[in-house]
Amino acid sequence: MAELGTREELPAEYLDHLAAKNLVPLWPSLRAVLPYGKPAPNTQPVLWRYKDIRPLLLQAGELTPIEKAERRVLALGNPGLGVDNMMATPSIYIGMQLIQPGETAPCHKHTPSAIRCVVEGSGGFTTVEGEKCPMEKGDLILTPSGTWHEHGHEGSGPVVWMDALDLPLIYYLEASYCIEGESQPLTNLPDASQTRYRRAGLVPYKSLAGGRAPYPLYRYPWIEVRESLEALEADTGADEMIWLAYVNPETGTECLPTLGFSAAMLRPGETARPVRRSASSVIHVIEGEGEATVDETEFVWEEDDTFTVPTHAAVTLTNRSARHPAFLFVVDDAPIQRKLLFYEEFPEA
Ligand code: 1HN
Repeated sequence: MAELGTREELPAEYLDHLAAKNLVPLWPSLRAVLPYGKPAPNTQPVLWRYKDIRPLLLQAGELTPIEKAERRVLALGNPGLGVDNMMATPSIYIGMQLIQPGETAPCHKHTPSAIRCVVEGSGGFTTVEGEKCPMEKGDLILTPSGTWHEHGHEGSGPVVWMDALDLPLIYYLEASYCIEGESQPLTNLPDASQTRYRRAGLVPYKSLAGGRAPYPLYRYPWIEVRESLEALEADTGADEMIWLAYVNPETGTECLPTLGFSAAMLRPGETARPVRRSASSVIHVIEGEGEATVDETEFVWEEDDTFTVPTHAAVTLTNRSARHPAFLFVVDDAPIQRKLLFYEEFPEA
């Protein structure tokens, strides 16, 4: 590995001439943009406790009427990426959104893709392309790029969900924008998880002829995901994490082109070491309590907490409870990396 020349070695006058012509010497910065062996992430492993977020989010509800917010959200900023940049990881935006009974968040569509994972409360809903999706704890709702979506709340008490978007990437591409729309007419049918995609392995017959919409399923009810994880217990080795990926039921591949979603279960007292991956991720606790080690950083997590895993980081997850299972929801950018053909997994030797 040759030692590369530095800026300091170059005559000041030469550097001035370069700057005047909008030119930059690569070699002093080459190792920074292309490190040897593995990336050098700025992303920090960070834990956000729901205990800390909740009172501040409820306070936002008092300070800012929904009309003044459009979306009443506290975004989770990774200090390593600049907290104000609203990036949990370089590709993943995460926010906690509050909606109070009777409030509505107006209809719009945008180039970034979004999902919600419900944290607390009952009676919230998101309407996506006319399909009204109930929001109960742990439910995953997709609002892919270009789909009309709006939120409401017909129950009582606060409803909070976690938003995850590919916003940092789309914003970096200078391709992020939205269009406002009128409130959508409803289909008056239950969402597709209750109708066209009631069961894994069955699709509407006409799907075989092709031509299905790119996003056939917007809602993945948590009760069914939870049951499906529990059903895997007997089938999963003690040293392996029970882990299900959310997929498009028509294609069997990731739900969105950019971000991937999965749900994991840790049995009581279990410690899991999921395979180290090149993707960055955000882990949200749907249920349970435990510990995590992300490279050298240790966290103690509780229900509704959220933490980040930088690219290439080694992760250990422990369920602290001797009696109850723990359930985790994972957002990652593996779909982007797979499309760009550099996604890697590093099984332990
Ligand atoms: C958005 O459209 C929502 O629709 C939430 O609820 C958070 C953050 C950035 C850009 C758009 C929503 C968002 C967002």
